[in-house]
Amino acid sequence: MKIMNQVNSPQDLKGLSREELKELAAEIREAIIRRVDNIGGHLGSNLGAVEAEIALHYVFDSPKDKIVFDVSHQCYPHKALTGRREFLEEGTYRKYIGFTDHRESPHDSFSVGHTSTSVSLASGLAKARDLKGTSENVIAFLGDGSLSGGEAFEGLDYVAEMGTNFIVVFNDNEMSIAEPHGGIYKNINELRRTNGTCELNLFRAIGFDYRYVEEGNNIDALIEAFAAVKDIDHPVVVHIHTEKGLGSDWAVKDKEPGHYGMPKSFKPSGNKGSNEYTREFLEAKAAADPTVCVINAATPSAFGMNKAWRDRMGRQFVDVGIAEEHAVAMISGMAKGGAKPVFVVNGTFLQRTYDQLMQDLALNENPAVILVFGAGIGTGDPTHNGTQIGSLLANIPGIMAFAPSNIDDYLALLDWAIEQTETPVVIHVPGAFPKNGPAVNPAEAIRYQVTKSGSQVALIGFGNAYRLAEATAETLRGNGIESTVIDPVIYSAVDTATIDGLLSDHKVIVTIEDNQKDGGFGEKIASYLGAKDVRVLNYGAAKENVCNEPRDIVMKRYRMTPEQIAEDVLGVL
Ligand SMILES: Cc1ncc(C[n+]2csc(CCOP(=O)(O)OP(=O)(O)O)c2C)c(N)n1
Repeated sequence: MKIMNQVNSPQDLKGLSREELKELAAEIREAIIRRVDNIGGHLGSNLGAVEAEIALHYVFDSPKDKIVFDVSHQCYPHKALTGRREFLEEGTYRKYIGFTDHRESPHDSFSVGHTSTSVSLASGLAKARDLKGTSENVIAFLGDGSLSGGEAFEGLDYVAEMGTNFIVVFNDNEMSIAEPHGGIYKNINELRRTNGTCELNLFRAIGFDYRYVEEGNNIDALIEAFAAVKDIDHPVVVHIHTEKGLGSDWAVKDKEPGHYGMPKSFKPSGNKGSNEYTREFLEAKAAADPTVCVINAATPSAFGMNKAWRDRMGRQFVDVGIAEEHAVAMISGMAKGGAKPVFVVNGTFLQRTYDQLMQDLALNENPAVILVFGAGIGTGDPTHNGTQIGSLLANIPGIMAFAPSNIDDYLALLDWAIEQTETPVVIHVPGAFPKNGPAVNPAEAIRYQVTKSGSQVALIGFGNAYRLAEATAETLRGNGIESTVIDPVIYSAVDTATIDGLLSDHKVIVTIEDNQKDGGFGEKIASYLGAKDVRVLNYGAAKENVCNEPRDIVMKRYRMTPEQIAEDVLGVL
């Protein structure tokens, strides 16, 4: 029987020999590769951390001792060792999510998926321990890439002053998703080069004790290092040098794409997508104007901005590390200084910059541009859904926020946004749908587009939900109603002229948005129409955290199918 199948909790590791632990590592590694081949997932990060997670669970006593994973995308071995090996078994892969989840297991203290949070979260556990007078170990498992996030530094800074048990396992695989960026990596490289002995030591400078393990994929070396710091009475960093992707030839060789492996069955559609349109546009724009500059926070490959593209962009592309807050403040400064910055970011990661958006950018009225990918109703991992970002962005005074429904309007708006000098602009990047109505006129930014004129019912579809508005119009046509269909394009403002124009011959105004309903676009329209003689129906996501549900079920729950919306409309007419 496989050793993996005999491990039902970390306690079962304690009786295994070193040879058995190594065999277990090989089994887990194989299972990770199989899982990723079957359904996709974080490949390189997990393969590199197998031995470290086995050694941690061998030495420490989870869940009494607390292990807090940063991002927690590297938690696959941890799941397999803490009673959830179905996560790595065909047929039950989807029983658990790909990140730690506080609802799933007492071994997962937190639900996380964003970077650089482990030290702060764990410091709270350590402080609670100290207040209660208990004696468990608290361990933060932090990757070298995630060290570039400001929250990691804030946490380290605080912990150094705590002066009690705190162990940072610094998992240095020399990679973020792409190569890591920032001045700190010069010292990290030097620490590696000198086997941890160089005098200049970032961690010691902050106030941590420090140990270095060159062979971070050697279980014996890791067990020795972790055992030496177990029950330590002050903060320590155990710097382990690991190989990202170990066990998969291609993930070792191509570390950046190896970060996240697609399932073997995955076939790219071959159609040109929004990423490609965006890249081509920005590259041409940068070639024509040396002040155009693309900023990204450590996720370039998410947008297909691969090494070759980045090299072609030269100094007109900046990867700031996992530092979204810094990026927003920086683009404000760049715009103020006369450059034309475009920050390309996933909506879920933009969330942490709310204060920089409000204060550093919007209050200062600097004409920087933010392209938000992945905004809209998400039904996947709750840490990565972009469902609320529209509500967050729509309500900051001074930011113009757009959600074009098609690629032509998107590129026209992007061009206008880069060239204008008045205001910060946010644009949700749409799917690569072609244009099927009149061209947007960016000069009239607060003007909804009436794409089809009708009467009785007006359907306003925001962003990617515009297509749902069109489909609902089709369904209503089957019931003898010719609806008006509107693509608002802008979602941070109400085009009162267009809305007022509907009142004479429309009884129902329907808003459909690819966003949470609460705080969203539809509520603005409903609020404006409160005193008017018209019915308003708002559709959007509920205020909830969805966790890996089939999209069609979620959309039905929100009554966001053409049939359901048409049924509701007919009900109130
Ligand atoms: C706030 C935030 N920004 C960006 C990301 C996307 N992201 C996921 S993992 C990762 C790199 C983490 O690098 P590292 O900590 O070195 O872990 P590794 O995968 O190399 O083990 C990034 C940028 C994220 N999860 N959260």
